[in-house]
Amino acid sequence: MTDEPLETPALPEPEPAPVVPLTADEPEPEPGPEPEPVAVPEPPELAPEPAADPEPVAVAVAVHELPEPAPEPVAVAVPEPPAPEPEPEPAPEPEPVAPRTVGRLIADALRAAGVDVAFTVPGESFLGLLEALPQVGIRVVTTRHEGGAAFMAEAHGQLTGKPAACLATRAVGAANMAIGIHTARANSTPMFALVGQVTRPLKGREAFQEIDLPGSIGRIAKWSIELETAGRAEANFLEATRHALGGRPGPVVVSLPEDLLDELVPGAALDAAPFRPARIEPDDAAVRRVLHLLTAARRPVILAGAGVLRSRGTADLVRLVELLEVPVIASWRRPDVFPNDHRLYLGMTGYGAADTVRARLDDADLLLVLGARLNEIASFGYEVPRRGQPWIHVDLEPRGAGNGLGEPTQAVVADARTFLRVARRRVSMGVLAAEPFDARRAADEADRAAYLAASVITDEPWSGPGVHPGRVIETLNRILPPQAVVTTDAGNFSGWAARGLHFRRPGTFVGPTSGAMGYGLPAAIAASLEHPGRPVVALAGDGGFAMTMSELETAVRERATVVALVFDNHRYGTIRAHQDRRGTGARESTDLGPIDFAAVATALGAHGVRVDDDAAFEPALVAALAAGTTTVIHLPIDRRWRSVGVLDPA
Ligand SMILES: Cc1ncc(C[n+]2csc(CCOP(=O)(O)OP(=O)(O)O)c2C)c(N)n1
Ligand SMILES: [Mg+2]
Repeated sequence: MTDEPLETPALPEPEPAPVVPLTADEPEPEPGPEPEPVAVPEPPELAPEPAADPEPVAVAVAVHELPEPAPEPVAVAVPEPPAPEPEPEPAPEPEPVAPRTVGRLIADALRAAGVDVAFTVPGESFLGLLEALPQVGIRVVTTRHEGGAAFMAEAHGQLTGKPAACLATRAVGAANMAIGIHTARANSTPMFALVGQVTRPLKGREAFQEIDLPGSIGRIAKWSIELETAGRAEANFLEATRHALGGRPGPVVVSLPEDLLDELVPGAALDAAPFRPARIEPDDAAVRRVLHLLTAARRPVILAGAGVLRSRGTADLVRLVELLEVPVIASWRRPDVFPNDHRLYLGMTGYGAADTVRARLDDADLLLVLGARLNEIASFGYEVPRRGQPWIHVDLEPRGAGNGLGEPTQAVVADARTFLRVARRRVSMGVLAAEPFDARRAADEADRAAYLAASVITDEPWSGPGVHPGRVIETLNRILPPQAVVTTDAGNFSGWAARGLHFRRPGTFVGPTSGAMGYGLPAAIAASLEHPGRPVVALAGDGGFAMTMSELETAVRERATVVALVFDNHRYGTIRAHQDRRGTGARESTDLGPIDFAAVATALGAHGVRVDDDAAFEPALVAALAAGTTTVIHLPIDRRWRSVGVLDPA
């Protein structure tokens, strides 16, 4: 996916932002059709607020509430010396603390960090941890490949905002997990990747499956460590937790020498209070300046990303933009960040984006990037913000002028939802002039109409061969309830959903901004395990699906109910499209043979069905959703589809 071309339209000249003060002296605005700020009820369709602190005001600034590292171990295993005879009434001894193994200590620490599920291919190198996980109430899901395990852990974290763990053995398991670790890094998803390591006495001797884990696989992660002693294990693991959950979240790799896991750690159990990083509250003056710029601008737009989803800030974003009359564009693979049926929603950036998306971003005289990283794909090749465009970055770790981006007009370090709440409170204190908002509202309506027209994906009459991918997406829009979760793999097929699939609630889409093939099915399994009552649909191409389809057995065993749609063109279509664009005539390596995906599904214990034409898709989908089991719907598609709505003339 990352090698998809990026079109580069000419950039309009930047306009200076007009300055209109946001003060209490302004005249009362005309009562608009939108509801009053404070009285707006919580949109019922939005996901529940996270368990984390509900009110932003009382939150400490950038301080992680971590317990102090444990003191050095006390030798509890040593028998007490006999009490001296003459002492009449010795003071009662405190209850002896049962010594824990390091494996158990880590299980306790994972639990305290909010982990309730772990995904693994087991190895002999970490049995001391594996057996402790169920003892602390962590569900263990065994997968068919460590890549599947890591993708599942990542998807769980992306969906819930809470970390999951994936566990693998030494060099071989870690290598297989690498794709999921990278995906968690790209997605800013908190995750624990725990890897069993050779025993300490064998270290450095080129032992069986030995590699320098922190120095290799650990470097893909946000942070990494190898535990060395029982006495430091607790402090080291808390440090890992701090890195996984604090600041911009991400994956941590913790290397666990096999013999260490069975060693006893004296001392009291960890404080059972769950670890939660404090929400980072923005500086009030900075919020006021952002609001000032937003209200003063003529054509402002907000680009919202995963930071809003992770902080459960969608409801606050909806309210703020309704008050300020500012439209929202979703960052690539975050289409659920804002209700797509809202009049202020103007689409998603990245592959498959309607033309109006980039045009509207370019046309903005102020861009507020909220909880989004502005990665290469999301930013159309680092061309949004365009050169000279005034922009604001509100993020846990705002970007500076690196990566070829221009310096932001304003950078605000903040948790997205906390920022939104402070901003909303500020706005409800101020009074906004009416005229600019009326003008903006008219422009927003026109922009919305243009976006809707540009995101139609079912234009062509179609009688085959195969199903029309746009009609499939349109059927999903019609049939899926708002709480359904959709996951995606990487490939050209995904452009159809990017252009035309609608999301109404946050927490209903999971996708890899790493562009990793093989992600869709494992992510859907994790989503289904987390939300057993909800429909979960995985979208994949034949290439990506085949990479991890053995996890269908995992789905069946764990009673996940996933409906996997496999768009089959017998090729690595994305790469073939790149070859065609190069024009050299070379077509190396992009043709694939047929796979009977329905038969594969059946062989792995799931249901399988093949759908060859549009009319048969809806009944097959409805039956699959009702089946209460995992179903693969094999969808042959015309190989001539080059991208959304574009058929190769050849
Ligand atoms: C793990 C991985 N390997 C390779 C790639 C490069 N790549 C991007 S899309 C693609 C082809 C995807 O084929 P398929 O899943 O059949 O979807 P299609 O493009 O045909 O719709 C490849 C090989 C990648 N993104 N991820
Ligand atoms: Mg394909």
